Amino acid sequence: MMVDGAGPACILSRMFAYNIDHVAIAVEDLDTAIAEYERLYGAVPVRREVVTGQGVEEAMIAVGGSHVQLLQPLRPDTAVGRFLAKHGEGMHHIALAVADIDAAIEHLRREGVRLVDPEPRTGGNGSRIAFVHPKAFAGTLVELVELPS
Ligand code: V0V
Ligand code: CO
Repeated sequence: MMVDGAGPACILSRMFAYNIDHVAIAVEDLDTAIAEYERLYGAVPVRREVVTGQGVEEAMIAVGGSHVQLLQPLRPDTAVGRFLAKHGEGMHHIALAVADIDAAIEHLRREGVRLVDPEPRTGGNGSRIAFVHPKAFAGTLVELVELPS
C-alpha cells in the first residue's frame, strides 16, 4: 500500500508505524558516549534508565520528534552484550512507533514474519515493545514501540 506524505494517513491504521521513535546505537560505556555525543552534536539525554528485563541501560537523546537511543549492556550475556562482542559499537536497531502493538504483532504474525517477541514486553519509560528478528528484513533489527498514553 502506498501512502502519500507523512503522518495522518498512517495514524489512521492501528497496525502501521507513524513515527521513528528511536534509532539505537550500542556502546561500550554510556557516560563516555553521552559526553562524546554532546561534544559532537550539542545534544544531551532527556531520559536515562536501566531496563533490567532487556539487560540494558539506555539514554534517550531527543532529535526533532525522534530520539537517538544510546545502549550499554548490563552484562556480556545480553542481546546488546553479544552484539558488541560480535560487531563492536554501532547501529543496533530502529524503533517504529505504533498506536496498537497487539494489532501490529497480529498483522506480522499473519504475514508469517519471524518475531523475537510474540508478546509485548516492557521497554523504557513504561512503553510496550516487541522486536522483529533481523532475518525478517535486510538484516535490520526492528523494535515496535507503543508509547504510554
Ligand atoms: C544480532 N544479529 C543482528 C543484531 N543482533 N543483526 C542486526 N542487528 C542486530 N542488532 C544477527 C547476528 O549477527 C546473527 O547473524 C544473528 O542475528 C543471530 O545473532 P546471535 O549472535 O546468535 O545473537 P542473539 O542470540 O543475541 O540473538 C539475536 C536477537 C537478539 C536479535 C534474537 O539480539 C534479541 O533478542 N534482540 C531483541 C532484544 C534486544 O535487542 N534488546 C536490547 C535493546 P548471523 O551471524 O547468523 O548472520 S532494549 C531497548 O531497545 C529498549 C529497552 C527500549 O526501550 O527501546
Ligand atoms: Co530500543
